[in-house]
Amino acid sequence: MKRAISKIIFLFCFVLMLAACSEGNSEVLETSTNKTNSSEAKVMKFASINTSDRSITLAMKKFAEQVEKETNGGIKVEVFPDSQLGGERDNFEGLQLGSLQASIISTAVTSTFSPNMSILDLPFLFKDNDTAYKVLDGEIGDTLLAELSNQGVIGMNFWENGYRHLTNSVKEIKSPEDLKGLKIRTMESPIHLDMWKELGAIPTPMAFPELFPALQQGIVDGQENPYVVTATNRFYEVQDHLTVTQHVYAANIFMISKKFWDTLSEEEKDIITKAGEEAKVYQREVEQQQANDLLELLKEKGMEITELSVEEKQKFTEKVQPIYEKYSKEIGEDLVGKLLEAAK
Ligand code: EAX
Repeated sequence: MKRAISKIIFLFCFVLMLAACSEGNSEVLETSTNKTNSSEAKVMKFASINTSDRSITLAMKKFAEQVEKETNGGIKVEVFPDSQLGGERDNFEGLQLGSLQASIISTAVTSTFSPNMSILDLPFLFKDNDTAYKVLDGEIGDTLLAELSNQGVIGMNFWENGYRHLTNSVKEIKSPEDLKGLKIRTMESPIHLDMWKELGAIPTPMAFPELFPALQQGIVDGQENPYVVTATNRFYEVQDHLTVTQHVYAANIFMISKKFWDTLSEEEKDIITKAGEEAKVYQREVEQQQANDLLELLKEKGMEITELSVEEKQKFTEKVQPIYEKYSKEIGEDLVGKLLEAAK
């Protein structure tokens, strides 16, 4: 009997103790939530597939510092380079969901969400960087960026990825005929796939983070990217030949999740817009320098660099003409005509 009573008392005390504990816990929880709410900085996760030493990441960091400073810490920008948050499609979908707040994504991958964007990847479109900037920073660029809001994304401006050049591990490429039977990784974008089919290669679309292992394991023979991408990702370790094809001028879009954008005050939007413009100018400048320096590095690393004569390049240009017809039809002759005029 005595034992039974003491057992009941013990149990009663134990229950009381548990209750006290859980109450204590919830208090702690409450205070910590209150604290976060009152001192809450808006967090802007900013992702890219680029390496941490590339112009793009340097400009992202510059943007981060400026925004944090000018909002007095009200917006905290966290930079994630090196595909840490996945490939470009993952990033775009993250922006749509609101799980990611900002990213730098190629026009090519963006065009699978917003098809008109694909016209910027028409082959041999821009004769030099300045012409590209004029179109991207002008009316056509603005129109294409504005269309992204239908996809839950705010298109801020265009940063530079640069002229794309072909590399491979098999042989020197001087003409479209040389491409026969060569497996080339392309971006996950219909226009790039179409282009490499027309040129006579076997295109294999793949997300960027999968590219190095695919080259290393011989799943593909080649890839195409600007000098800076080929160098900063050490593709020269698994690719011997580079042809200066300059087949596409590639732009990357600085974009922000609409879900995040809608939480910002007008003042915060202005700060972000201004910092984004300054980051773009800075990025293009640093990128030009890196492109020069890193072409030299590719040579030092032993890549064979093949320049094409005007006649040789002409053969590539002729091969891709059907792309112009196809995309004029699909996207609309008006817009494509306007683009061709502006790119002259
Ligand atoms: O936007 O995937 C690629 O080859 C691109 O050049 C890269 O994603 C940068």
